[in-house]
Amino acid sequence: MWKSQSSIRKSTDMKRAWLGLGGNLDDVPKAMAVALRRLHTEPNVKVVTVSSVYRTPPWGVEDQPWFHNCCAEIATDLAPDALLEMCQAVEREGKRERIVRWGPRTIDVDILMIEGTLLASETLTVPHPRMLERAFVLVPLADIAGDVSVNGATIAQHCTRIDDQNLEIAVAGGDWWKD
Ligand code: A4P
Ligand code: MG
Repeated sequence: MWKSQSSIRKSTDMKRAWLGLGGNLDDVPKAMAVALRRLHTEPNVKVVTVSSVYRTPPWGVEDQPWFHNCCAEIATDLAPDALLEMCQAVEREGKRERIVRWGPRTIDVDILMIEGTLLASETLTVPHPRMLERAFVLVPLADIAGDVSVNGATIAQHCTRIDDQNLEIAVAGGDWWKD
């Protein structure tokens, strides 16, 4: 069957990318669901697979409430800097206010990995520079990208060498964000 030119371009230009979402103020699972639905409505972004939602102890600044975290695989033909802008627009819509680094937030949307992409600029580093130290990233990411390699090992392998910090599953499965 013949495909239109636009669908051929889409399928060849689309890359897989993985996002990490989290927050610890207000109703975070709801804010993450709104963020994922919002991204999915963008013509250049499709949300492909989403992890379970985990409750996670605060990393960095410990004197703050526990977080909820999840990870999502998306397909996108946006350039990395345009994807970062879109993630930041979604954070702004989620009323994220940057007050303290690593401090409380309603929603954070980080770019973890982009297929075939290594980059470090002033505004964007991919893979995310701290992702391999963090159970709140690796455990949900292993749900959906266990066999993806970064820094010479798969996400599943990286996961076995970190303390899982007693993460708890808050919402099991990958459909919780849908309408
Ligand atoms: N930036 C560079 N690379 C990236 C990337 N790959 N993805 C720049 C997203 N942003 C990237 O981030 C600061 C700047 O990083 C951005 O302007 C962008 O240009 P930010 O979101 O404004 O600030 P932040 O989130 O407070 O700082 P940072 O260092 O990104 O913190 P993290 O790494 O996001 O950690 N504990 C638990 N349990 N769960 C959490 O989700 N999150 C944090 C925040 C701390 N502790 C946590 C959690
Ligand atoms: Mg961040």
